[in-house]
Amino acid sequence: MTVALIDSGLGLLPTSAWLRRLRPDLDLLLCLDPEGAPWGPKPAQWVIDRVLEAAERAVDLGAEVVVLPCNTASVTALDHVRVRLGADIPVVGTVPAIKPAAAVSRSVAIWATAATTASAYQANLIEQFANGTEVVGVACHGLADAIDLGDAELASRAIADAVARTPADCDAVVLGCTHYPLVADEIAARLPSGVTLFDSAEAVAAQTLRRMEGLGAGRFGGGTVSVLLSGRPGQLPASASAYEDGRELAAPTV
Ligand code: DGN
Repeated sequence: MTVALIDSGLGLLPTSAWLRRLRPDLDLLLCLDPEGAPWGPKPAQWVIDRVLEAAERAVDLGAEVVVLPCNTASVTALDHVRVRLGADIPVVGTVPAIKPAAAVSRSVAIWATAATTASAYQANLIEQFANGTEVVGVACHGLADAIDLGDAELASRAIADAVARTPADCDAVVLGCTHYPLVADEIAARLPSGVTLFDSAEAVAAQTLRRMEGLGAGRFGGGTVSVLLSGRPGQLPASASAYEDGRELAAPTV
């Protein structure tokens, strides 16, 4: 059974790592878009078309379950993908982990792309789950891109900028872009001690397995990892070479 994960770039790694840990026998198809990344600053219709194209290609290649381990894609395109693929293909989305963060914190900052920060979807989640907790959105300009490019200096500047715009009394930061757990150590080091980081990767992996219950039981067992890239091979970010020997998939990165 093949599960496709679709993201602009390396943000799919934390979720794919959790899927590997929970079900090592799953076949994973990692769909990255080095040609189109980053998605965060792109117009909504562009993101919808791009994600639909990747989802259809993944199904053509044999995917029976599609995961969007990307907040930008999920808040923009999830419903469109579900309609396009029909009821036979489960489609699992990602949302910022506002609910668990707000349940245990006094003041929460959601770090995400500009698209997710401005989305009605995020505003609704805050309204639904804030429950008296102060919750603010912090758009992190360029951070996902810096991670894809493996540009540590650019990432460091983007993190410093986000820290400066995070309220001082905040005791929780939700990593509302799936790229950010890949630099969680640096983010944690820049924030005051006592700030807890939350992300959705484990929950999305667990939800994917729940959606697969009853689907093709007995057809697990491959444990393969394939990568589908847009554009030309030369456009693959340098840091993505870690895919080649599966090192990034060996264990959850968060
Ligand atoms: N990983 C994506 C997210 O969770 O929003 C960001 C995509 C991008 O290209 N910026």
